[in-house]
Amino acid sequence: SDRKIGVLVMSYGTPESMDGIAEYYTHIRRGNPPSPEMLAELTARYEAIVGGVFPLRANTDRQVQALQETLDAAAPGRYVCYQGLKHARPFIEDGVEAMAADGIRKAVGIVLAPHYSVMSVGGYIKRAQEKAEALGLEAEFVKSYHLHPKLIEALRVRLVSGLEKLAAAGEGKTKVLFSAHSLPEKIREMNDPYERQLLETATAAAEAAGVSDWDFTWQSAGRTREPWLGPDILETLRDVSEQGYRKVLSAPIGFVSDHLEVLYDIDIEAKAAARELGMTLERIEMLNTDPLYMEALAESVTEADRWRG
Ligand code: FEC
Repeated sequence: SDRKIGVLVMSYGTPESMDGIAEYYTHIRRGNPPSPEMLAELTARYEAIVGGVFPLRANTDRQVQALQETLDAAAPGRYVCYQGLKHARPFIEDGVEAMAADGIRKAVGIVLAPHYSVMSVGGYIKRAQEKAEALGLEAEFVKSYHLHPKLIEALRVRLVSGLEKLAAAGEGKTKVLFSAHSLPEKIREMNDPYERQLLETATAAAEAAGVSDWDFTWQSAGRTREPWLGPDILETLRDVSEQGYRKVLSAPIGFVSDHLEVLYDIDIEAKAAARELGMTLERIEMLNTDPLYMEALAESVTEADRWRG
């Protein structure tokens, strides 16, 4: 048929304003409002990154727009993108509803995060699938694209330029630290692919860039009592400094755009920790709307579309 295919582009979501932080945080905590202390602490982190602006919103908007343009170039007129956010408006369900309202019958869903975990991407897909079924849409999903050659190439370019920047920062050994958002340790008992996929991306990107001295570490663990995957980057920085390293290139490969977990956890917190340990820390640039990343997304979408029965 000549009907268009809806592409549900899913991302984490961020508040719309300072007043929206409490609602957002409550949503992340599955309906449990944060304590006033926790809310104040998160508000302070947003204030520290850019003073009351939420960069993830504009970045996601730009990524969806750029993916639309990339799909239009590859298959003119076939695809139309809709946005669906995990923790903010427009929610994942809103995106599916908007497609149905436009008369879309077939959709492909993709998440702006390359690695699959049942606790991350799995959660996005479950919600989209449920809403699609309820509205009679036929949906296919891209589960991961962590080894797409264009993703690896985009990371290679960033590693090389990050290392060049550090080369100008004086003498001393350099360690490349790949990182991703930690998850509760219990994912290990679920035989979850998250850790393996992250290591595969790190290995492929390091190899492509000719980097042999690297490590993988976790970041941004949640503030709960259960154990989270470690070691955390702050602990790894201490180890690396004890081993005599003077320079660190941070490569947060679990993320694809500039947002709180990169702009605060790496650029403010990890950088300050490195400085205290007498080290220089630089970070690779995030993918944002990099054309290679957009092509990796577009090719993953058309591939999933092709397998449709
Ligand atoms: O810039 C922004 O406004 C949003 C930045 C942001 C991104 C992000 C990505 C991921 N998260 C993942 C897992 C968890 C788990 C919990 C959790 C909690 C938070 C909190 C904030 C937050 N996350 Fe997030 N995450 C971002 C922001 N995240 C804020 C709440 C305060 C805190 O703990 O720091 C724990 C939930 C719970 O309490 O039960 C689990 C994963 C990703 C990467 C994949 C993806 O993008 O979906 C996994 C961006």
